[in-house]
Amino acid sequence: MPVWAGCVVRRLDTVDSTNLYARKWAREGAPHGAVVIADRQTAGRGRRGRGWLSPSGTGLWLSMVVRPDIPDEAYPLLPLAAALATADACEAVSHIPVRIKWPNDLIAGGRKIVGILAEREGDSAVIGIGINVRHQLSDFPPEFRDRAGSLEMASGEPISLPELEHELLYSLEAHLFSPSVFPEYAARCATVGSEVRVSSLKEDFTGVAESLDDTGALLVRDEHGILHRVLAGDVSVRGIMGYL
Ligand code: BT5
Repeated sequence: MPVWAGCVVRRLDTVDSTNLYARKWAREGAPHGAVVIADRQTAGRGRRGRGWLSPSGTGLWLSMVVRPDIPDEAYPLLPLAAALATADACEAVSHIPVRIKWPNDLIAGGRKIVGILAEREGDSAVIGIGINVRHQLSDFPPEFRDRAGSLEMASGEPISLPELEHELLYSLEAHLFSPSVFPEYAARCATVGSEVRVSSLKEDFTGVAESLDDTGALLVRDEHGILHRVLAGDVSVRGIMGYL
């Protein structure tokens, strides 16, 4: 068993958001590695105020409290490490290739199957991971059907939720603070080396994602040869989920 990842696990039938629950728990002193898992979220949260659909019996909706004894500038690496850990766990149970779309969407069969939301809470961080496992296409609202998927849709095989949870905890413990996160992440990241479109509050352009810098930012060269350091915003990748 992992030592700290999942040292305490709280299982809930229904919660608004496992991230909100874990943030409150962190304020109350949850230990490093404490995990909350819900069968269903009524207000699952995505990035920048977006939502995350989390119906009962279809996925793994989990948040972990980490109390990283690391400098502020290392914090942006946590979600990248979580993406790598989750990709490994998904591959271990499904035996299909799972790739990362920078910074932390996981793609299988050309569809987004995982979303990750890392948030700060005082001196802790909460890492929220949503893995679509059992959904079929008709389980998604029509507006998601061209891009959302699940592990079972991509693999065509039944996936065991307890096995996935077990693999995920192991993998989070192995990767979250590992010094080899960068090369492993870059090797799995479908964005690096691809043509991308960047849409952020500041700018909107296309270019080639050349690499990551050591803070995890994406370095994109536009068609005029100018290198942009992309920290946030939406980056779509040509050939993945249709480029857009
Ligand atoms: C994310 O946001 O991808 C981060 C999602 C994190 C969810 C986990 S579940 C456990 C923990 N507790 C929480 O409350 N949150 C975390 P973003 O990149 O903003 O993607 C959100 C967008 O993806 C939405 O606006 C929809 O378009 C789409 N979407 C919503 N639910 C989806 C789903 N189940 N599968 C695929 N796409 C979805």
